Amino acid sequence: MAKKTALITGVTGQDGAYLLEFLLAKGYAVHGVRRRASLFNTDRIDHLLHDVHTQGNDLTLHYGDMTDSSSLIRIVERTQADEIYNLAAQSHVAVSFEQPEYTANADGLGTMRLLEAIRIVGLERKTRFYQASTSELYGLVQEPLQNEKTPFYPRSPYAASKLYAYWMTVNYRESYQMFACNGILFNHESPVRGEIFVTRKITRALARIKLGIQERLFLGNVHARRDWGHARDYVRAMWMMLQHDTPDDFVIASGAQHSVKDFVDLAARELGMPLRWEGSGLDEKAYCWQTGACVVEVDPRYFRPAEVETLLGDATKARRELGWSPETSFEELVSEMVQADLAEAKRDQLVRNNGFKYAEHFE
Ligand code: NDP
Ligand code: GDR
Repeated sequence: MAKKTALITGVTGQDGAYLLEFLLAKGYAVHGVRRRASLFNTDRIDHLLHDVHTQGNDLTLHYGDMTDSSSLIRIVERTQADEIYNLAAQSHVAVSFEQPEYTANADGLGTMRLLEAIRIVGLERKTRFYQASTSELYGLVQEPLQNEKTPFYPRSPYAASKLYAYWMTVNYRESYQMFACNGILFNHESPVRGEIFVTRKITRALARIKLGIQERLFLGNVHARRDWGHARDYVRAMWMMLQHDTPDDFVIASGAQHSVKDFVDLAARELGMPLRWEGSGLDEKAYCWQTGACVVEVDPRYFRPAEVETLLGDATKARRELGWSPETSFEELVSEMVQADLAEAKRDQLVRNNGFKYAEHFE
């Protein structure tokens, strides 16, 4: 049987890296879209790129950009993919307040450009399309538990851009009978999560504080509550959506909720450095080491102009129709991230104390 071909935009991001590994293991020929950058930006997939030479991985990267129609049309035409996963986006909510126009261009119009590219090339009846939609669509939540029927109320330029992309995906499905799906994914993390998202910011900083190579961690709204899962489980759901009999939209979530403060507590416990919370109610100012020195502090500069205070997903439909369920618990996720960042902090500490040559031999 001929190999299936997949195209991933955003292949150099967290989800792109996990999805790439997943699809290669399934025997797909995979094409990825990368952006030109002045420094290497393929850290997360370098091990798989290396295997192209050593193991014969069927992986090809193409230069392109979601803001550049011509590159998207060319790549879609060249790859003739059976499945396209649109993961590329300016994905940081706080940054979207600083760059609303670019975010709309890449995340909103970019999705339309890719859908149009499929149609222009004449692949609308062949290619299955996955859109990386988000729980941020719910924003100022209208129901305590969010599912596919919950009304949207976006609270950021990022969410408003993703709302446009969500509806364009539905619209192309209904107008051109495209097999197009929205995965409404709740927050998912991993050891390769970008360092400025709150979970990775916490695990990285606490590991470094533990080893004495960083003094403090500054956070914004520590009362925000999220439904956090592992990226490895969530990319499996993306693939399952495109193998389903009919195109549809699915919520993917763990069904458990924790606050940013809970995340800090658990990560600190994993490192054997329990923190004592100082202050009370909403006025809490800082977490402190039991020894007294403050290591985690709230800095209002990280507050957002409009906040999403609470998200909690109901993935019943995905369980029922796709047979999807998460395999990694919240505790396992935090532990995996902390241990990975501790190992990285140990390398940094060695470099700092002994120079680069010594650290090269460190496992
Ligand atoms: P990342 O920020 O880790 O990765 C984003 C990817 O998009 C990177 O490969 C980045 O390239 C690429 N990209 C950004 N802008 C452009 C552009 N203009 N043209 C081409 N590529 C671009 O995000 P995640 O992997 O965490 O998320 C994947 C997708 O899922 C995103 O669309 C995100 O909005 C969405 N999402 C994420 C959730 C999560 O919790 N992680 C939850 C719900 C939805 P580069 O490496 O060069 O920066
Ligand atoms: P989010 O993730 O905005 O949910 O978007 P992020 O980790 O950035 O924030 C989660 C919550 O933590 C609060 N917070 C902080 N956030 C950051 N980044 N830095 C801080 O110092 C900090 N302190 C507190 C935030 O205010 C927020 O309430 C992620 C992205 O991956 C999106 O692309 C995706 O669509 C959604 O998840 C689902």
